[in-house]
Amino acid sequence: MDDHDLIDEYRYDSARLAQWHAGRATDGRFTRRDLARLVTGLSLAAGGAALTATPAQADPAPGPIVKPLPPELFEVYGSNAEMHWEAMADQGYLVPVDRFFVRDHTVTPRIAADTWRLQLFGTGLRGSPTADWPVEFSYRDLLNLPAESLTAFIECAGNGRNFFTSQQQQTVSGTAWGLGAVGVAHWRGVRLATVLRRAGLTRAAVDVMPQGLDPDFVTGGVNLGPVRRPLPVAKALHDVLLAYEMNGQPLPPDHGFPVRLVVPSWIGISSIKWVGRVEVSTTPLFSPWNTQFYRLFGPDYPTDGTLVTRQVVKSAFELAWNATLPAHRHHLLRGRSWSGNGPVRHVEVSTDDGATWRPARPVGVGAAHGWQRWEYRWRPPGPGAYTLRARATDVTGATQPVQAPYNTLGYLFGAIVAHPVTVA
Ligand SMILES: Nc1nc2c(c(=O)[nH]1)N[C@H]1C(S)=C(S)[C@@H](COP(=O)(O)O)O[C@H]1N2
Ligand SMILES: [Mo]
Repeated sequence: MDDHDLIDEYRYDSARLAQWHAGRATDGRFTRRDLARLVTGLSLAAGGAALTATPAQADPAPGPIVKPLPPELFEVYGSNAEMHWEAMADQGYLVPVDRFFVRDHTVTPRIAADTWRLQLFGTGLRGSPTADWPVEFSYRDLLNLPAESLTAFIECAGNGRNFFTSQQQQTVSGTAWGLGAVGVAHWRGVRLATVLRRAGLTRAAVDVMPQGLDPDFVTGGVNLGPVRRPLPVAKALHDVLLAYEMNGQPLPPDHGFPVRLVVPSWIGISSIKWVGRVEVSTTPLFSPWNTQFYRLFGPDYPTDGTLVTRQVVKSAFELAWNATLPAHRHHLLRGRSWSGNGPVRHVEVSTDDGATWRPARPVGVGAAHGWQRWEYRWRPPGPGAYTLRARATDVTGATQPVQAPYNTLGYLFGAIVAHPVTVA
């Protein structure tokens, strides 16, 4: 396997899992014994989702999320808030911050930029700096480094999870997201590559593990430590951004202020918010977020599961669930489709329970790591109940199936969603 192969999360995982089994590595906190203990609490811990998460420190704020969560924009599940898709109906390409979904394992921490430091340490850096004596960058240091921008979606691996139950009658655990745990934003910051090189990255480094400064994640009686998840150096150098701006403004507290990772096309958990420390190692790194959560478990998967790879193809209408549309007139149905494999090539819509499909019209051009907007003119034949369906196909030819492959934690629901509307 050469380095480039590790950009692909699936191959990365296969290689690392073999090493994990061979007992070649731990992350120093989390051992196979912890893993065994965890299994009992697993259905709750599912996907790091709804979770009876106990913050390691008292929660001072009225809620875990800082920004307002008006019910017309969000559905709130504890420390997670899903965007209502009708909130995108009058919007442009990007999701404004006031309606961008939030997924916090515990709470949004309030961090002061002037005392914050990005600390890098580990055997993969020249001189092997330790966690106690790391290489440091201040917020100012980062702002003074060459900046780059990227338009990309961030999507929770469990987005659409609720449809496993409502459409496929399957039991899964985790936050019962509809389709609103996704958003496209314009991110600006420093390439992780730039910071790693300045910190003294060596050729022997293989993995990079960013950690959040939010409270430790405690579940099933086990403190799993700070939210963190490793990336191979190849991906870290390829296209990962340490972002300090979102849609032209400093990163808001809920989305990672002062600095978060943006890892294009990889699942949301890779894009660690409130980054404090980054370990750079010459040996593989592990965390519960790649050994236990964000894996596909179930009858069709190996006992140890399969790491959740890139996001699958999905589509959503910019309509309320059970929206009412006036009868006897034309409607311009609008929506968006996206894929972790790259750009969406075409989208079809069915208004007759999937019997016939006609192409939607693309609106504008999608960004490489963003979504494709589309519209579809529809004159309902008469008053009544209808289900709208959209089916997208991406640049690799991957399309949305009728049934999503079952997995116990409910990740990667990529099947066609039947969206109910009433024409009256
Ligand atoms: N430090 C930290 N980073 C994190 C998380 C977290 O709880 N703590 N949640 C992750 C998950 S599961 C997702 S889906 C995305 C959500 O990003 P957003 O809240 O900005 O939409 O952040 C990821 N980064
Ligand atoms: Mo997520």
